[in-house]
Amino acid sequence: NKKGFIFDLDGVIVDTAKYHFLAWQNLAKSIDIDFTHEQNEQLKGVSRVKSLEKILNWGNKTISEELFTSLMGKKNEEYLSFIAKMTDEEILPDVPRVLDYLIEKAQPISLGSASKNARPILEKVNLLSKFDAIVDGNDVSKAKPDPEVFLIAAKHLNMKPEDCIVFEDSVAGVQAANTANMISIGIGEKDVLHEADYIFSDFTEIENSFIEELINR
Ligand code: G16
Ligand code: MG
Repeated sequence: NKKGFIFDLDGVIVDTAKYHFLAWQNLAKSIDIDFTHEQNEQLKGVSRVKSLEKILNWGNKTISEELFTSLMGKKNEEYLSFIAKMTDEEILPDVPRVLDYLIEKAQPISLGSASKNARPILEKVNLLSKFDAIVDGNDVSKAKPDPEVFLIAAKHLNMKPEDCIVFEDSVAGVQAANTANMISIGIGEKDVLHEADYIFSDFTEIENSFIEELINR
């Protein structure tokens, strides 16, 4: 028995949201916009361009295309400087245990992330070699909740969408998995991710016996 296991990156494998937050906050400050934690929540799973559009919207600002491009570059530069200092200690609890169990059971594994920095992040935390496929922000034209990223991942794994299982921390990502006809597993809060087929607060709650059930479904 084989299923395709697809993992979101930020909020599922590592918590890079805190670095996105710092970088967006500094950027917002530089153009006199206040940026809150609550707003940052709404940027989870959202692409870089869409995120800056939202921030400008919240701050009631319109800027030139040139400034938009240069601000995006600055944000990413600062974000990358945080990423450069990451270590495998930043992997979220029990993620390696679940990945290793899937590898032991010969299950195909893919990343399905909106981030254009997915590869360097996985490399920094020493997890790149665990994945059979990496599908990220460089491979897609339509952002979550569009199912594109997960459908491409299924294709790379040679699996039918209905035989794939997606781990996601964002509402948009859960919706993308559902639209793709995949099993969605929400990682986070029950009231936020209620559209998911299963919800866990983190991987410590996901036992190997549950993974085994998913494989044999
Ligand atoms: C991540 C984050 C988003 C971020 C996006 C793009 O997606 O959740 O907040 O805006 O990637 O990141 P980058 O600026 O590195 O291209 P995911 O899908 O891994 O949760
Ligand atoms: Mg995420």
